[in-house]
Amino acid sequence: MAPGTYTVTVVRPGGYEFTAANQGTDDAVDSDADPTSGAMSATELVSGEEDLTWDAGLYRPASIGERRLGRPERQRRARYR
Ligand SMILES: [Ca+2]
Ligand SMILES: [Ca+2]
Repeated sequence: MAPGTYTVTVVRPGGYEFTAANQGTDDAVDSDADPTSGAMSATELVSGEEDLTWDAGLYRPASIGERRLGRPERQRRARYR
């Protein structure tokens, strides 16, 4: 890469959400992507520089369907009546 100012933007895969950015004090392991846009702040790279502190954290939200919980409950009630 040529020296200059760069911005990384991560495109979120379907079904995934970004984690909160800049949590904790260690830039080497925190996420740097804006949770909404996936964009990271601009950084300047000089000749020969290697900066591995830019990361994006993603997670897949879990969900529990109301229907799945409700059905066994109804079946149980019906059996005991
Ligand atoms: Ca950071
Ligand atoms: Ca980081």
